[in-house]
Amino acid sequence: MMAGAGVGALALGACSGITFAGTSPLGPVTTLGLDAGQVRLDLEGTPVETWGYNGTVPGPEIRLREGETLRVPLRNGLSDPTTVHWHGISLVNAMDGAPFLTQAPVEPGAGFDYEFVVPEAGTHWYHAHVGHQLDRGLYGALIVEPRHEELSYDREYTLLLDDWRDGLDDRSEYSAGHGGHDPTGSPALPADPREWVSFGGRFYPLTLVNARPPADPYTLDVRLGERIRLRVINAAADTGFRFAIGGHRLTVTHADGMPVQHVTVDAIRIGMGERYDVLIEADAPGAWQVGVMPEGRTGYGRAILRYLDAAGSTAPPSDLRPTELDGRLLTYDDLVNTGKEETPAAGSPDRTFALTLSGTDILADGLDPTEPFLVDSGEWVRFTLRNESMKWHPMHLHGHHFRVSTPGGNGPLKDTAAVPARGGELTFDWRADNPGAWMFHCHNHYHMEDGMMRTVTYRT
Ligand SMILES: [Cu+2]
Repeated sequence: MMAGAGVGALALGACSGITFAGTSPLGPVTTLGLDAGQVRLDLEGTPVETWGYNGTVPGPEIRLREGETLRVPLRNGLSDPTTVHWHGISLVNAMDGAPFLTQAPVEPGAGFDYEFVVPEAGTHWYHAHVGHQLDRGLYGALIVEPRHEELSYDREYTLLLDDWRDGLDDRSEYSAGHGGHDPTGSPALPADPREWVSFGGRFYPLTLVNARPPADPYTLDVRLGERIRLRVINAAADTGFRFAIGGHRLTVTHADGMPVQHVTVDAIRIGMGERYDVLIEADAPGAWQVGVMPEGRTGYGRAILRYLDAAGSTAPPSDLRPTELDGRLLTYDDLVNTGKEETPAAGSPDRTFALTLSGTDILADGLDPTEPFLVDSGEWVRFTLRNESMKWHPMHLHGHHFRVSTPGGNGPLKDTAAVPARGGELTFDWRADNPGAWMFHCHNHYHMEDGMMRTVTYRT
């Protein structure tokens, strides 16, 4: 079992007991204190020391309604400076938690009060943004409810997927910037090189779902006939996952918290920092494997989907891989935005940045490697990305949502999108409507720490 309260206790929509509501001139305020500090987890009988929030991994699930204000007094009980980033929230720049860009890191023993309006509904998350802190347990879900829920469902669960090594290998790797190699070798590569979702040579001994290892799985209880909403978040530092459920299909309703035309698939691939909301129909009583397969590396994680109507069912063995993992896989081209229009469907952007991902550099045509990407308020901006490196890179833009270009047009609004390796390309457009200085970086934390980061700066 993990230490303290988990996401499960919060999965039915109740907030943590330490959240309380108030009001301000801006409207309702939700306050939740976050204490970053040492946490002890029990992983398959192995106790490990890690860093987390409020004594739990994941940290407490934060829930509030769109348009409300979130107030988070952070206290740093770690031995290193830290900040908190609110991933997916188009918030005021000063609260973005970008170290040295929007704030000085919070020193050990000190605090910082985050307070901002949460403008849009969606499945988002929060995490530490200094060094390799996210590769420990410093993360949690941030769920923003819409004013009017358009989906109908009976229950929901939040699933945070993570690659885990903290306490299980030589921690000196965090500072050395290089890791041990996978002693079990690499899995077979797909025929199409652009499908090679490859990472560093690091070995992650465990894949966790809500901080639970395969031998002690997180369980999603359902009843026959119910419709279940899952909010799936990839909180890993270095691993993309493929996600599927035995005996069930996934109807994708949101990508990175933003609504899309519903599309039903067998499996989703989810890069670091990405989120998908899916609906499943509980129409097959039993106990089913929720499979979490690391892409391009060994290992396996799982949860259990358990029908309360079929209490006698035996849980599948921990290494069982649902055939759905090899079924119809969601791609960005399947996704059609049904939410707000950030940028026009036709015409030309005001400004384009042609970017090349090379090694762990983000090279921009016509700019020096350290120059910020300058934009003016109100502009329609386009990023074209070409990945000439051997690695897959989920790229994240802070403070904005961008529209991914797809052949069908009207692609999904996202804040994190993976560019395929070895010649893969991706184009996205966004509206410069949130002034400040914003990070644009790879969400592989090792790549980011190696400098795979640029800054978008508003000229005024
Ligand atoms: Cu990367």
